[in-house]
Amino acid sequence: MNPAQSPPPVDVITSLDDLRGDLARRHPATTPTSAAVDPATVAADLSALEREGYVVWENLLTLDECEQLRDALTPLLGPTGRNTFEGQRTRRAYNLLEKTRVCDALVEHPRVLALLDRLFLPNYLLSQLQAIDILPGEQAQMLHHDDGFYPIPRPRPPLSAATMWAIDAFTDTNGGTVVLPGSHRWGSERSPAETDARTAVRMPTGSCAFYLGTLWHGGGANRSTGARLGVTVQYCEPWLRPQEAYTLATGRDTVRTVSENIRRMLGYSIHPPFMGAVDGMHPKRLLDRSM
Ligand SMILES: O=C(O)CCC(=O)C(=O)O
Repeated sequence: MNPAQSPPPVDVITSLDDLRGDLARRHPATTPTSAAVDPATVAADLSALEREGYVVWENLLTLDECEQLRDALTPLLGPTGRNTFEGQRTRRAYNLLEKTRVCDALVEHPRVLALLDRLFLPNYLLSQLQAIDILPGEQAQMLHHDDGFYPIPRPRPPLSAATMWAIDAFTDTNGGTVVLPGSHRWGSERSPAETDARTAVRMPTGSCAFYLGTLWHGGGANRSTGARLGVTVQYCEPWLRPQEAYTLATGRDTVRTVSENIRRMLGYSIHPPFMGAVDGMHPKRLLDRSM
């Protein structure tokens, strides 16, 4: 610097709010996609969520799309489960974005993002993406709520939300997800009793159930003769640790290939002022490097 020049001005920071625009300024949160969905539709979905804790959308995918998903996912399914929670007659496939592109459209379906944009802070994260194939003879899964591993007392707003996409039709005999309507409002002291009403989500092939992380639910028993294939996508607030460590599990080539929405959900985003930074910089700078 020429000694005659004055040094660049220094930002004076007196609160974390002063830092909000700093690292996030160069690569701001993705523009909310709610605009793609009729606001009346989003409002109806939100009021169903408020009332029941879940909402079901029928036939969002075509039968052809479901067949493409089945063909791509079936070879990725692992052996049956390691414990009764994951299911001893259930096959799962994890970390799907690294293995196939067929789930991208599910992860960033406009109907889903329209709700996430309203439930969570900008730059919410992907927390889990799994295929779950419940085989005949499987027992009902232990009831749980998906944000239960975050040690923050209830009742409270959800810290995560999930979708369950029906690649096979879900019925009350083939393992259709069992939900306890209204249980998203329960306090920490309450867990499901025999007398609490439960409903097996019935939905045709290509449908999607969206439920809050506070809703008690579990995979149903499969008393039918066929398997029940579903794809579940979970999302969480941008200040929480996702279940699957996508910044470790996803290669840079995959990150460069996916859409901007998915890239930020994988962790290539900042929760202002610094959460997610790499070397003091926005994590998207990593993508400019050759490795
Ligand atoms: O497969 C299902 O219907 C639900 C699975 C589930 O809730 C889980 O594994 O956490």
